[in-house]
Amino acid sequence: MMQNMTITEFLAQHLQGEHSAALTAMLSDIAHAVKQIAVVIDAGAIAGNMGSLATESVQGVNVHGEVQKTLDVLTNDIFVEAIQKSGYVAGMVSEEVVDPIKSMVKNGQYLLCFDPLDGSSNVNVNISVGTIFSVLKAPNSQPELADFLQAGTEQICGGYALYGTSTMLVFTTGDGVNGFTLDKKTNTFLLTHPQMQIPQNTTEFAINMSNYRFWQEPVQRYVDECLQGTEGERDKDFNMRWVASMVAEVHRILVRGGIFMYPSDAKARMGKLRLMYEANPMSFIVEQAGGGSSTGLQRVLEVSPTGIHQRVPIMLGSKNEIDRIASYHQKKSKRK
Ligand code: AHM
Ligand code: MG
Repeated sequence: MMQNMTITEFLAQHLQGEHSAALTAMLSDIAHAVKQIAVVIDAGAIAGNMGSLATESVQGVNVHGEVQKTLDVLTNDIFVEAIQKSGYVAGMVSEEVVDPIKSMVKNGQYLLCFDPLDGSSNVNVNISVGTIFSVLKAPNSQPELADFLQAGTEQICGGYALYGTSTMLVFTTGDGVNGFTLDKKTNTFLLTHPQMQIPQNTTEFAINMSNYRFWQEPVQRYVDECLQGTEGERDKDFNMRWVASMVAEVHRILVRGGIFMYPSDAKARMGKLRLMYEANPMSFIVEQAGGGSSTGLQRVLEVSPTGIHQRVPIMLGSKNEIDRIASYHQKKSKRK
């Protein structure tokens, strides 16, 4: 029965084509890293490695008096070590490291871009965080920075781990989206969310409303109409959520629909989120689940990257709402 299939069984049965052996091995390594990260996140303040580089010093002292790294650094190190195990990864880009990370692997054929701990400002307040990853083909086994600059359409796998009320691993290899829950009794990921689909319509949106005055007119118009509810253009009431943890928001959208926006605004022209290891893998997943993902003016997956840490405006989720907000942007750009 599909529901109880382990991730190992799933990979053996479902992955086909030229990348299947490599993807099976890399996803097994990633699953292993996620289990280790879940353990350090679970340990929380007891281990003394809470906090993030943005708010804390790089090192702290745990309750046992041992010097500890912050969780951003610790999770980055766990990921980097784990994903080189099976010998396929030629190079890596991490949100935590300025330059591409060289791999110890000889003749690696793939590139990995990842954010080891997304939403890390939530760690100290015990709210869900995640890991996001994207797999690309390596043009050569000793990749240079330019080799990473591939559009999201070139991804062969995109995924995330959510460290929430349960730990989940969700990914796509271009054949739908499947979600696995970590069974802590057996330390095994089990298929609990096969072929996830995002409803086309929704009445739930997610955006950081405190930025309202900085948004461009199409985003203000869309949100204004949602807020007007039955008294406005849309003639229905909307609900709003903002976790400030992209992985948690995308997961909610995959489960019950909705849209998530981190648009361009007057403070941050390119938005906040990073193209290579946040926007691209999430857009791949959302499109594979029947949703849409747009900068407002183009499909996120078609943005040509110019830098490994570049930011991009993003709106993703239920298809009909994303089409609507994109149409508001297009009307404005035609008026210009
Ligand atoms: P991070 O990579 O530094 O954790 O930042 C990304 C996070 C996303 O998970 C989330 O959607 C967003 O930042 C929240 O931003 P804000 O605090 O501006 O609402
Ligand atoms: Mg991040």
